[in-house]
Amino acid sequence: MSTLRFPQAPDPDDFAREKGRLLFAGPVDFVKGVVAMSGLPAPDRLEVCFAGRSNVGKSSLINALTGRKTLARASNTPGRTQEINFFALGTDRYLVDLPGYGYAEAPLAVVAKWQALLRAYLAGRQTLRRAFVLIDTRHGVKEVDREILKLLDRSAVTFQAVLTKADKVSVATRDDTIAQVQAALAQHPAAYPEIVVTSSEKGDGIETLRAIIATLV
Ligand SMILES: Nc1nc2c(ncn2[C@@H]2O[C@H](COP(=O)(O)OP(=O)(O)OP(=O)(O)O)[C@@H](O)[C@H]2O)c(=O)[nH]1
Ligand SMILES: [Mg+2]
Repeated sequence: MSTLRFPQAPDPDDFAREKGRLLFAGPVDFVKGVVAMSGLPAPDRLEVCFAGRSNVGKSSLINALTGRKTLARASNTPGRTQEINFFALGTDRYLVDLPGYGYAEAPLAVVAKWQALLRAYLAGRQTLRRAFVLIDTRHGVKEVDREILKLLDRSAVTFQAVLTKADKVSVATRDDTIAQVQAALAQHPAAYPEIVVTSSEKGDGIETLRAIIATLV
């Protein structure tokens, strides 16, 4: 049964929770915004990225994780994050905020440029340890998400599904979306076998995600 293969990530144990808390309570600094592969910082540390459709809540999630309201620029205007933004978390990790995909109203040339950069980054970054693929709990996995999941399969980057904006839906809708996401993930060999349900607004799943990032090696 596919529903058994992608359970929600368990609450972290005390060790992992504390490790996550300490890491994210420490320094977080914006490093740079990158618009071409040539601008990437040296691949000298472990890195995780946040990918997802425009407006899914990538920047908000980074702000919630780091407890800094305006570190990553969150916005009501879809397509706000137009660069690959690097944040240094302590001295041995990068958090990477990616431009959203599937934003139909941006000029075509701009969309093509973002997509090329996103693809090059996801496929070619040696130090990328995990890609968190964010899925809006209201909408589930969409066609554009499937394209990214296929790309990640081909790139051999482990990805983990993170549901966002859980505070915006009923428990019944949330459970329906979880089931839809589980079924979609079952078709992807690169999927990490646990999903995380989050709300940047209310804090759900944030400690769990901190612990996951802090305990990656
Ligand atoms: N209620 C609620 N709103 C959220 C949550 N996360 C994000 N939002 C809102 O959703 C909108 C988009 O959030 P962003 O974090 O800017 O989304 P993004 O994925 O970074 O968007 P792009 O950079 O345009 O791709 C903002 O208005 C946020 O306040 C959440 O957990 N709960
Ligand atoms: Mg953003």
